[in-house]
Amino acid sequence: DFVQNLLKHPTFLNNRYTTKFIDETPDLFDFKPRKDRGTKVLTYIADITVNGHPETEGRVRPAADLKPAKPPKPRLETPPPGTRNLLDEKGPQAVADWMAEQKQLLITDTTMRDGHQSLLATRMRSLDMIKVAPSYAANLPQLFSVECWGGATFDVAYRFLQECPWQRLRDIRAKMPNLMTQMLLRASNGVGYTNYPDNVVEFFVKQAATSGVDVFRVFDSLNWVENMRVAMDAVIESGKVCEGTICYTGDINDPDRAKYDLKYYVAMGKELRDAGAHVLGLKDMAGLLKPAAAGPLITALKEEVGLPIHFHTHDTSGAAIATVMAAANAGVDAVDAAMDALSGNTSQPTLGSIVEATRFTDRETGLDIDAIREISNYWEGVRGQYAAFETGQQAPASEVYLHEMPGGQFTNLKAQARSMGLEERWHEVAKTYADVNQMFGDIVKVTPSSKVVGDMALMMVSQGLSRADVEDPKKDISFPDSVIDMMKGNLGQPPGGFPDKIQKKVLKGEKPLKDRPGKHLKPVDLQKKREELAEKFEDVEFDDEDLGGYLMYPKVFTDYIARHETYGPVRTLPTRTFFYGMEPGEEITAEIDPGKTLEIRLITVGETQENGEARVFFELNGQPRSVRVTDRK
Ligand code: BTN
Ligand code: 3PY
Ligand code: ZN
Repeated sequence: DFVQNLLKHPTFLNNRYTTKFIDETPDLFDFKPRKDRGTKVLTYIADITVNGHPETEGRVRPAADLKPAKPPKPRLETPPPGTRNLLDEKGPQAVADWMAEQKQLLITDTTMRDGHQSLLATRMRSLDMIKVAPSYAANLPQLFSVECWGGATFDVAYRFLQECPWQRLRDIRAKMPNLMTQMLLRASNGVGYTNYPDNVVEFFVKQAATSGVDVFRVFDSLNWVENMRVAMDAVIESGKVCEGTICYTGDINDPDRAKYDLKYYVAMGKELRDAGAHVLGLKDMAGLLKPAAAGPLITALKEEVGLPIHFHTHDTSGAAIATVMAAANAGVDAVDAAMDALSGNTSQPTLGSIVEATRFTDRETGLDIDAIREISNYWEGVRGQYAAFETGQQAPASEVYLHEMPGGQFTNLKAQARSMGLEERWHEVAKTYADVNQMFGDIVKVTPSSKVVGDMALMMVSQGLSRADVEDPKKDISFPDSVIDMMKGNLGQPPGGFPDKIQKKVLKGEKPLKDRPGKHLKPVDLQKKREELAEKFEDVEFDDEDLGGYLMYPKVFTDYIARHETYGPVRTLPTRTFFYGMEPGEEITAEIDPGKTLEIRLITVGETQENGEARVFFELNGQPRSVRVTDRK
């Protein structure tokens, strides 16, 4: 239609065709636009091009000449058998037995989950992961697992990336059929920040197993095994690997932190074993396990618990490689690491360096260092596109032993502090975080308990309150909701309970819960939830994955669907386009279905009209298209 209009137009016939002409001649576009997926995606690009993306506004931009990263070539067409084949053929116990029997130090690559959660505020998009999955499958088949799901990635996908986390999982799984995928599950808190009814946790785990998770690392944010059983049972029931996990805090060698001593961890390890864990996870979410403590801890756990041990840490202090080596020497079975380009600082220790450090020893990993370098080079290019989400953390810092903040929380809390105008006072926030921990009775700090401590710390710094102020019985304090909720016992019980004084002050006389929150939560009527969702969006078909999203995050999920109705499959756009829109003359492609590719060229952005709308002119698969968007600038 456009071409017909154009060819007939006198200005065009007089050979005075410029982009200005298109701008000034809207009647060229007088034909009915179809609201197909192509148009929806164009609407998104137009909106971002005109208004910018709210998430990258005012932040560092990626280098202008940075090209999308190219993944290394898979060395074989069919990936060699890996751990996934063992799990499928012989089951989770066989995986655990194999871990314990063989000598090499097994490695989990965390780049696609904790790596970017800890360095880039969890903002990595699925496309950047899916593209490299075949290279992992073919070139690194000796990996124990690839952590690529759970933790904060689930809600960030819907909330900020406008994409479906389940589709990410299915796509990675399909392109990496020989490797076990791994997720981080917050036990009764699912992948959320609050305890869910037991049947919701069970439903979620079952769906995650069906959609492609092989190893479930299950932890509780207060280390309360009682609160982990529902999730662990659901994993075991689904035939997948249950990694029952201890969260490490304090310092077993510090006599002043006797609450978290060797005996405490060994006792917890035995409880997890008795609860049915196939593997014992040791999750050092803040990177507090020191080299001198790793040996005695791993040795005691191995001897007294008897399960294979999978160790996870963060390099916030810069000392993580020493701790990993001490753990390896003490016989740890598997460790987590991130690909070099997304390692170090608040992320995991450096994968390639661990491979080199164990080479020519009896713990050699069997991984190919050239393959690692190639994949890391890919991640280096990917990381460049996310410059807006870098924290500015330049160096490792021993300050972590003061604040004890989890690596996965660090970048998020810093962003929260920035949004409250407290970035300059970051070290004060860190110190206050430590004070809050002591005030709450020295608790394990990991999602969601870490968020509670962070909320309280930000509130205190912004209001100029000290710990003494907060504890002063004469001073009225308005506590954050998350603090009230935790003190009520809604996240469960920490070892030894919460300190009486602060709990009483927060609850103002209300009686706290002492047993498992899930015991008091009524099962959700899943069929009713399905119908509720169907009524909200009459033209959308929902499946059980969607229901899982809705159960975890009703508002985040429905907002995501509403945006999806407008913007369509924006997950298929290149990362730069997603965050920055397009330049006039630029051309991109987006594969919206296997084999169905949109070729999109931005021609020009029209001037904003009096009604506040700007018209953006494209070519879509060679056909001219224009869309109108509101200019909110
Ligand atoms: C999100 O908003 O969380 C996902 C990205 C979608 C951004 C679009 S751009 C147009 C509209 N305006 C906003 O501020 N956000 C959405
Ligand atoms: C999460 O739960 O997201 C974490 O990374 C905890 O360490
Ligand atoms: Zn972590």
